[in-house]
Amino acid sequence: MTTTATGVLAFAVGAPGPARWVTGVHGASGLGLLLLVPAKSRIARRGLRRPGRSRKVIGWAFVGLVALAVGSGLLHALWGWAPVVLGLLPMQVHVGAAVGVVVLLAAHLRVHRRRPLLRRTDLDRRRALLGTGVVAGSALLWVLAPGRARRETGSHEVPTVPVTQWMFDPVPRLPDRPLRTPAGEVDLAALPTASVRAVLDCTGGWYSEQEWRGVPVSALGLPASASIDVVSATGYRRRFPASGAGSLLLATHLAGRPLSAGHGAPVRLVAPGRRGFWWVKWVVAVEVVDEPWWWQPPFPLQ
Ligand SMILES: Nc1nc2c(c(=O)[nH]1)N[C@H]1C(S)=C(S)[C@@H](COP(=O)(O)O)O[C@H]1N2
Ligand SMILES: [Mo]
Repeated sequence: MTTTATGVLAFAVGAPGPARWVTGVHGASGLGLLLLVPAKSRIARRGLRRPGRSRKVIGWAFVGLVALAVGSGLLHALWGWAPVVLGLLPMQVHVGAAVGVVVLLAAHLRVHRRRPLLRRTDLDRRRALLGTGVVAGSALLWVLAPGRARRETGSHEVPTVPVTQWMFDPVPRLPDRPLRTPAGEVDLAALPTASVRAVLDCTGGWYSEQEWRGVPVSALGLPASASIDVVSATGYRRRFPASGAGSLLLATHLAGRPLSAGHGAPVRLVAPGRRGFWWVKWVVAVEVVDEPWWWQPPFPLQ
């Protein structure tokens, strides 16, 4: 449970301080799953002896997926983010397997509903001691096997920014054209530019600090609102609190050169301090909305 929750959180946080805690607990609790193997396998063996073919298949699928999730997590920490198996990143395998685990768990809980989630015996002394032991052991494993040097978010540094999509977006080839805003069509080339050094930190497990140049969102002259939507030609979009718009940059250049199509030409968002999926590429419109920024799917759906 802790592993799943911190895993989801790890995707959401970009700020180094909280990220250190989230990834720390995530890594330690993931390693802690290994400590639970002896106890759990005893229970599982008992379960597998009971009749039912589908129950066995589901049981083994569950074990396989947990092993895959822990294994790919370790691979990411110890080896790196780069593709290794069948064109998939360790982090993609990690997330895919984890989603599978959660689905099977949900199914399992539905079938075994008669058992309350927390039983009296779960709270007795022996279990409390065991629990403490597992937590301490997990923390120890985490300290002993911290993996390769990485950013607080768990990402590995890369020298050049790889072209990366969240899920299914194609790479469109867009002409230079004015940006649609509530203040009318805006020609970015006519506005003053600014440069920032910012870290693009993808949840796929890599990061890179680069120099980005473009037009600050604050230069667009947007009407006051609660939130700002940044919209891509592909339909991909993210909503930001207007109060934080001061740090957002509509970038046209990366490391002194015009953006390539893959990196979001002609305009892409730079959102310092936020994870990569906020850095909307191929921006065609900026909209103002009255809904709060959190009124959106927590992660993009495409
Ligand atoms: N329109 C659009 N923008 C997007 C994405 C996407 O799939 N579609 N992927 C995001 C993710 S997950 C990351 S990490 C960065 C990657 O930017 P890059 O390709 O320049 O490295 O773009 C973000 N912007
Ligand atoms: Mo990403």
